[in-house]
Amino acid sequence: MMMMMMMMMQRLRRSEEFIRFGCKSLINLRPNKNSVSRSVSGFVNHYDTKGRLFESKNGNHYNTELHHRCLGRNLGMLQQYKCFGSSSASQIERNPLFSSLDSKDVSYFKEILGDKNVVEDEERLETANTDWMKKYKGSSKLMLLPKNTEEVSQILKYCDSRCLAVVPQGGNTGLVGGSVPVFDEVIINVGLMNKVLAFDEVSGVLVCEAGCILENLATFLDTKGFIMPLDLGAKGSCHIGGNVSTNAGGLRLIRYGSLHGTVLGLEAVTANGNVLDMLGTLRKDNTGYDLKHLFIGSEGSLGIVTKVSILTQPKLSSVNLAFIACKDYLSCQKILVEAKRNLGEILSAFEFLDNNSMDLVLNHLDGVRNPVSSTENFYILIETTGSDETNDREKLEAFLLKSLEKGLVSDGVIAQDINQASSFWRIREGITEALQKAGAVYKYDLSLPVEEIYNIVNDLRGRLGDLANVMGYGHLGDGNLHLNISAADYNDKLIGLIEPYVYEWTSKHRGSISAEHGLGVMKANEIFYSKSPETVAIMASIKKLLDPKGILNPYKVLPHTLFSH
Ligand code: FAD
Ligand code: 2HG
Ligand code: ZN
Repeated sequence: MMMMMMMMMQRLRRSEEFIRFGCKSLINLRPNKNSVSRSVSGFVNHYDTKGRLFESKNGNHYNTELHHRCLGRNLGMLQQYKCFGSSSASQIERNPLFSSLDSKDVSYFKEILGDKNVVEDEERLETANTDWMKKYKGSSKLMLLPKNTEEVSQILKYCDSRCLAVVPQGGNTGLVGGSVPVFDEVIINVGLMNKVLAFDEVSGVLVCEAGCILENLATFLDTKGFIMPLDLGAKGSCHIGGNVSTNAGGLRLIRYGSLHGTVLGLEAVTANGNVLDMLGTLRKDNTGYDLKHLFIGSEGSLGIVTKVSILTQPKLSSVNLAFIACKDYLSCQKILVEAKRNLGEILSAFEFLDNNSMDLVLNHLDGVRNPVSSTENFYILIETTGSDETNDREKLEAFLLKSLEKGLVSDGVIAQDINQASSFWRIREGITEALQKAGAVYKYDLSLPVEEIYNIVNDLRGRLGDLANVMGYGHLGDGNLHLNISAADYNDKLIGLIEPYVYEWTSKHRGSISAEHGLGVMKANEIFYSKSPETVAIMASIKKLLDPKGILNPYKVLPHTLFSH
């Protein structure tokens, strides 16, 4: 123990020369390039006209039945639906009330958007029809690229009158199949709406269009001495409109809170083309119901978000990052409690990963190495952000030494320069990419009481034995576990062991089956595990009020049976 403490002190001392980063924020230097790479591994689900999966990339075929629907396009053989995110194997049927696209529709869209923003090109549609994980695939024949709110309004008004279903799409980095069509829904991608509209250096309020890429906003703010209140591994591709629509959490939530707090206003277009101007920039406004919150996290089911006003934060001069190893989960919990107590005002991230996650990253990503010399069961990243360079650094060092003394930490390093910091972040942020490369992945995103978080990982390991590799990592500071199960392929036996077990376990512990990724198509039918029937009934009424024909992102978020014809 004494030896270890001395080594740790040496490391900490060595770090002193490098630990000041001046104005260059570590956060902005996390790996960006290809942070969202489109891995070819993973699984492609092909939906037929009934939304049923009929072919997997690994060649499995799940069907039998031949069937044709009279309405809509005949897109191929209808076969047994199999959804890997849901053991209920929900039979989604294309809503027969929806029209099918015809040439007059396409001509109309070309009239309002111009030819080049009406995409019929097969290759581009293939990309837009497929989600990031290559797990969900639609068969849309059209993608529209509006340039402003007025165009979005015209598109939706027309689609509503024609009863054409649509799917709003941002950077298409969502992890629950929400951003791609299930059948032939028209894709509306707001990527061309990517202007910063205003920035107030006094209040820090940024107003921008919904298609701005998160990383571009961070770069813009950097020049002004500010940072975005959210950061996530998909920052190089995801849009702020997508972030708002999923209520994305990410790595800084522990410090800056959720988008329900930082989004001060937004503009959204409802299904009938009405533009709702809720683009306030005020911190305080108690005039009636705060309707913008309905759109934060509604996953494109209530309207298309076209503009966002968001509270940003001053960029502080001192950012430090520690990477530490712990023997057991109880120590991770204790460190979290201590970190909140001792680093509270400077704590800006508290992330954890288990050794299976570490191994996965080391095996599948190039140029990554474990920053600590010993292999341990758990690793934690603790980031602090403050304005007093000397004091902040000393505080983190003292905290780590104390944790070492208490036997909570077995090894640790503080990033000594920006490159080192970004290599630490690469490990944590690279897990999703590594999982894609490893084969089939069953993904769960749970909110649980912190003391329960690792019990479900252990339980599942016991349950699955050597059928799969179970990994636990995530935003420990927010009580958010990313439970991922990696296997050679997708199969019924495995899904039968995982679901509804994971959902029931979560519900029993009063957790949430979606902490930050949303429900999408993957978990639309599972909402009752986290919400009461009465609450879901009110959600369905709100959906009906704002989108009576149900054209906005159908089959997602709420159980489609609630709207069955
Ligand atoms: P998309 O994927 O295009 O869409 C997501 C949903 O929002 C869909 O339902 C879509 O219909 C809807 N939508 C998109 N734009 C609009 C709009 N303008 N108006 C209305 N609806 C819209 N998520 C986290 O919360 N935390 C993380 O740490 C995190 N890390 C990730 C890391 C990686 C490597 C990847 C691939 C994903 C990660 N995600 C994370 C998930 C994903 O990045 C987020 O959900 C992100 O907010 C989605 O933004 P997007 O622009 O890609 O939206
Ligand atoms: C993260 O925190 C993302 O890295 C993705 O939310 C989590 O891949 C996942 O399950
Ligand atoms: Zn996450």
